[in-house]
Amino acid sequence: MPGEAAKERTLVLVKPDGVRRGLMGEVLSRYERRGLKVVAAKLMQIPKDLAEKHYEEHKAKPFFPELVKFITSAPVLALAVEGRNAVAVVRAMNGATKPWESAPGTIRGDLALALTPNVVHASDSVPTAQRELPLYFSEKEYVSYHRVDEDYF
Ligand code: FUP
Repeated sequence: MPGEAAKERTLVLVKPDGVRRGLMGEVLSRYERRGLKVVAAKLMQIPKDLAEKHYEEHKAKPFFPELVKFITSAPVLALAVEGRNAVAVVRAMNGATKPWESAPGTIRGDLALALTPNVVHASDSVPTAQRELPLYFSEKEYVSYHRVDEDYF
């Protein structure tokens, strides 16, 4: 449609706390209901080397070891989510990184209160998504289909 933003893909992780609390469905359902399309999904335990690669921008930070320990502590649900403005839309739906600052109605604002176990991760920009998605999905793992709500025009 004219005037619509370009389609983007972003990486979402339902983090170990989200999986262990039984929140995978709750989180996935919010993206689905919003109109975002899940184009790849994987339930997996992140190995240490992948965690370190994923969070390499935080390598020098004091919380880095704790972050790696946490993200590798139990399985995550990795999702590739597609839609117009998907990167910003998913970040807005997730809420502020610090859950005590997250607005009610967001995933963290409704479901989290701690900083490290904050339920979800999502890429913070299109270049970040382009770096992060291949860490979790190969090209052949993406599926192609039309959501019914893509067919209105
Ligand atoms: P986000 O992009 O929302 O994932 O946030 P950041 O990249 O700023 O931080 C990455 C992760 O580190 C967040 F999920 C929270 C965690 N974190 C800590 O555990 N301790 C800190 O002091 C800061 C961030």
